[in-house]
Amino acid sequence: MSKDQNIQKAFDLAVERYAAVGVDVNKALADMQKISLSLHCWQADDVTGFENPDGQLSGGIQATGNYPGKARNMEELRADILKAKSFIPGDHRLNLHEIYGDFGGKFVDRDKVEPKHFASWMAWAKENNFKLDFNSTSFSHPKSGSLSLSNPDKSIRDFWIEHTKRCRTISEEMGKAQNDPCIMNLWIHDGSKDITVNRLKYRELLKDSLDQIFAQKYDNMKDCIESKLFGIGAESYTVGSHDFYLGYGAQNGKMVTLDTGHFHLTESIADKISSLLLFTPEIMLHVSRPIRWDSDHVTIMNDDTLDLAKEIVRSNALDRVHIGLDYFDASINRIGAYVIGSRATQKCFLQALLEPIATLRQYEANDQLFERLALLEEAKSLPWGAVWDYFCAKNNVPVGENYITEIQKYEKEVTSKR
Ligand code: RNT
Ligand code: ZN
Repeated sequence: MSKDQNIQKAFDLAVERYAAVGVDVNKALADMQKISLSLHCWQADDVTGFENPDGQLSGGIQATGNYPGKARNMEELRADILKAKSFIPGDHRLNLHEIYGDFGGKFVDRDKVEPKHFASWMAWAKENNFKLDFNSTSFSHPKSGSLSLSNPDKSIRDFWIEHTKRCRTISEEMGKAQNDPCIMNLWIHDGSKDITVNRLKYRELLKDSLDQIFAQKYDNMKDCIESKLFGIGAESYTVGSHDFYLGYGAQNGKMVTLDTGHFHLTESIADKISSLLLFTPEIMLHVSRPIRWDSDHVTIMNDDTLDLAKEIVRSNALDRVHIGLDYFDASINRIGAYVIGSRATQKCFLQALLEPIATLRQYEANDQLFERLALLEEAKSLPWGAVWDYFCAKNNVPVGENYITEIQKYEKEVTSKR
């Protein structure tokens, strides 16, 4: 029997097994096909970008490791992203940062950036079946300091307000070009290393900056605002905390970005979904894997990611939640890192879609709590892997571990020569 026949056979058995617990596998697969991840462009080059390829990453974030072969320019970055994409089933989006503009070898300061600097990205995205998302970039710049949009120095604050406004214009153009809203994330690093005695003041300034930035309404882009617990060198105070952005988002109808590395390590991000859905329009995710801190390890299929996916599916909110990835591991093959994290996230959503939710909810409604827990446990070993393999085969991407040799080949032929 050929490998393909085995995949089909295992799938057919899985369909039967799932039917026994009331799950329609084909419906789950149809829903799965519609899920797009927003791939973060910055995994390919350790958040370097093209504004200043020799510059230092600042803003309290860090890509650790020095695995050889990182993308050194736009051409390499695009090639690597396409390579990664070829191992990820389905249609996806690409999430760009402002510092990845096509600046044509010239220095374009952040308060001067224009849609034309992203024209080649828009054309490339169209050609390669990507929709674009976008991010303003407050870090890795001489004016970054420890405060940007919340800086009491008017000239610095105005500089960053101008930057962020321009990024929204760029996002609007991207949205128009792709006939689908571009989601623009706003994350700033603003904070302080030590005890801060005027916490309210910087938050007032940030609120005012956001009000100015968002005053212009657009139809082809959507804003999201990302909080954080702390950054390296800014451990005592983060201006844009979760409470801050949750309040701002609820009051102003803005999406809140939940980065899974930006909370206390024992806090459940999954449990935030159902609350946010009631008070904010949509949700943006930055799926990551914090190890002891916001370390941005490669996402894996762990309980945290599974719980998150399940909560979204249980809330029937796949159309209101945008799934971005956000990690940067410089210690392993970077294309491999993309693929592992993307496929892991997809595996979590597939399992969520295959949950025998109707029976589980029936048990819960009847107060049959032993039964609920028993089925939750048994569901863990239902043959979702056979469905995943089938999904990969159907989407013409390598099944199972087969992508490892493909990435080794690309490393041998391409990235190791850089
Ligand atoms: C930083 C935030 C932010 C960045 C990217 C590069 O802690 O998670 O989303 O990772 O903007
Ligand atoms: Zn993030």
